Amino acid sequence: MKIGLLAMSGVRAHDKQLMAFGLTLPGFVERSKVIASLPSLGLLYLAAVTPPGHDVRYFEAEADRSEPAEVYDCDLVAISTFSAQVFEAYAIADRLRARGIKVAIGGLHATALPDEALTHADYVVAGEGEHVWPHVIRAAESNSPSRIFRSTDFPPVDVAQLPVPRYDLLANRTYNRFTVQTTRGCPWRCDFCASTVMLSQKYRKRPVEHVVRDIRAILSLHPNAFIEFADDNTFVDKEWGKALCRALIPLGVKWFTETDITVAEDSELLDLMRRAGCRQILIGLESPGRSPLEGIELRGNRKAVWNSRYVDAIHTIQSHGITVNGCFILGLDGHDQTIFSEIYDFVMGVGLYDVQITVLTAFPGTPLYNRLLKANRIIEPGRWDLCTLFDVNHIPSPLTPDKLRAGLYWLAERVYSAEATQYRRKACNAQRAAHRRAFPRHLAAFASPP
Ligand code: B12
Repeated sequence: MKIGLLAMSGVRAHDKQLMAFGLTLPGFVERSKVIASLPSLGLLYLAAVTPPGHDVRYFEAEADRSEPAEVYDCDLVAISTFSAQVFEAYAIADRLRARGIKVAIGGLHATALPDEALTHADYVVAGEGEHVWPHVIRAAESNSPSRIFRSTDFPPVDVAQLPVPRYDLLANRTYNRFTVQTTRGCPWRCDFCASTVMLSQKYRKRPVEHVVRDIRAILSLHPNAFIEFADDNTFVDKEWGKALCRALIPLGVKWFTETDITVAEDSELLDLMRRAGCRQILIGLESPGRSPLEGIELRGNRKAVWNSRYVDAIHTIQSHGITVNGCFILGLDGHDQTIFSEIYDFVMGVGLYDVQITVLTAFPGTPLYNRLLKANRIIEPGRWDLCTLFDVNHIPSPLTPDKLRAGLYWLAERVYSAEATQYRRKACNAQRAAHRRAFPRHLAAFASPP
């Protein structure tokens, strides 16, 4: 069969006013340009587990979100869904099916709402795709009736057995970064986190040598590739993290990842991360004050507990030569009108190199969504296209949606302005310089064996 894998990359947001000025500010545009063109790792994994004998091609939706003409040559098209683009995905699926092409839909949104997805697809996969995908292909080949495949009905995916994603299918397409997964899941389970719908298994770490193998596969195709780890929380296990970094040092790659603030407590790990090529870590700080953090993790209360150490922790990380992209969520329960200036003062005071401000977003399938729906606090249930992290889709408390929006504009305009960005970055560089003076490189080398 001719199998098409259709990715729908890019960044989404609807709020016109925010688009007009907020999202055009330098600090934001920089990051969105970087991320806008990441390839779909999920689809590259499906390609890698496709049984031999099929012609597999990777496509990206066009800039106007339509499907490229070549997908109409396929017999089966796999589409990966995030909530924000799911209506675009469904529209493409409907057009393909109208032309007699079989469509399989999977990914986070389809995992949360498989019955909804089945109204637009022949086959829907809920959960991790690696073990299910060959069965979907067989179903399409034999023209089997439409159905939902649940990964929980198949043996669990063993991350120590994952193949190399088919990066070769990306051919000469230009990507700024390539994604590699080193871990799957996160043990802490924040109630708003949309990745939780995929977590039928525990937090899993891949064998370090497999991560190295995958990065080498990318480097053989793109020698200067920048790597983005598509993890939820890479350094939960510090000793495994050190082993990973030691194995990465000889590769000489530069990389970015998402992890939690606790890396700050292990200066050997931070040294190794820097030497292994870590340029930036993205950390969900969520709120500068403690009380809105209480209870947001369904397991543990680490963000609340660490809150009083945020400033020191950020300084420690940045002084090791790793910049921090600190993420804040506006509209958490308990955030009032003071939150906007509080975040502004915090990010400027601490000298965060990069900042990500989003609004609390209730993604389908999350404990947060269920809680807010029950309380009648979802503004337009079913408007999945508003799940962009920038559009307000819930009624905050005690703020109102309008006040939340106005505060977001106010803060975005200030935090992402050229002057503020320059000021924060200068402060971050000063932290690094001060650390270097206090702890020269040759002494640092003694302190952290390779
Ligand atoms: C890399 C990344 C991106 C990349 C995506 C590149 C791409 N083309 O896929 C970029 C930077 C473009 C991006 C953008 C956005 N992202 Co993003 N992103 C991630 C991140 C960090 C990793 C995703 C990843 O690679 N996972 C690893 C792969 C292996 O897993 P996977 O994709 O889930 O695939 C597996 C299964 O889902 C399944 N599967 C997937 N697709 C299919 C299809 C079929 C047919 C089958 C059978 C199986 C299958 O099999 C795969 C292997 O097991 C996640 C966090 C996370 N852990 O998921 C957030 C995340 C997915 N992003 C999120 C959001 C909100 C966004 C944006 C809306 C932000 C914005 N305002 O623009 C946009 C929208 C993207 C879009 N175009 O729709 C949310 C999505 C929540 C949701 N329910 O939709 C997440 C979960 C972050 C979060 N915790 O909130 N993102």
